[in-house]
Amino acid sequence: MKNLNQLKKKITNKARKATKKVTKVVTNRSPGRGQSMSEHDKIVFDLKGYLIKPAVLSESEVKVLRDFVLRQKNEPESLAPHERQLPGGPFADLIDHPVVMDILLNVIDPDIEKIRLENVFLSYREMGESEWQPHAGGQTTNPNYAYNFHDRRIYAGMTRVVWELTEVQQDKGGTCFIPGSHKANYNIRTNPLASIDARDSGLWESYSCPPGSLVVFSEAVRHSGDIWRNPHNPRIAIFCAYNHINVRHHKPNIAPEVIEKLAPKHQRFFRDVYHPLFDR
Ligand SMILES: O=C(O)CCC(=O)C(=O)O
Repeated sequence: MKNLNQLKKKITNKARKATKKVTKVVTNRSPGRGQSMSEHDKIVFDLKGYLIKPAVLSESEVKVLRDFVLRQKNEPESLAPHERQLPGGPFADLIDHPVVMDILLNVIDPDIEKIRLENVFLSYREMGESEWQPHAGGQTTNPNYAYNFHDRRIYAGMTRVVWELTEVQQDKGGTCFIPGSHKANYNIRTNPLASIDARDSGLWESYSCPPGSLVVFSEAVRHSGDIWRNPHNPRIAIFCAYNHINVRHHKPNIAPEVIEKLAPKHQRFFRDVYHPLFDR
């Protein structure tokens, strides 16, 4: 009788575990998730290697974030240790912002469990600051810079998500791109040409956008920071590097106390580099 009860318990536990696993897979792949990246945006991202989403955040959301990152930059001691570094503080809620997730589920992997956030930093530039440093571009076997199109969808490696917290004016300092260069056949990454890379080659695209906008680009597209030339405001932007769970480009530098204080749904993005099946 005792053995029978033990056997029953074992079977019930196994069944519960199996249900949980199936539910998790179904939830991560359910049609509602990642479905709202429009056909337009998918085509533009694939064609150009980058996408601008204007005014995703409201003015008041931008103000809270801007004030906070400036405090992190200028008076870190006034903050608790877990808030002194990004993604600590109010930015944490943007880690899985629906607009960001809809894009990443369509360009990195359809399974949210397979998306990591490996690096977040503040870019602050006053007039005349920054350097013209084109990098990336061309097809590559390096999985970090992967850009694949397979089975009717994009599979990109490292994908930058930039939150612009001040206005960016066209050709006055936002990130610049050679659209389509993530698919270039000639290796402009390892064999760069000055006539292609020159800021005035006519091949570079810039953008304008209001505060609170998103710039999302594949690290595979040839791009560069630009000299800030907007006299009205500095560039205050938060750069995030999302990647596939199986690869990492950056050396980990986020303090453990920052990650420990995040909500579990955000901590998940900072797991080590391994396949999530080992967590089941
Ligand atoms: O500073 C910028 O606008 C570009 C940054 C950059 O080159 C990168 O994210 O790889």
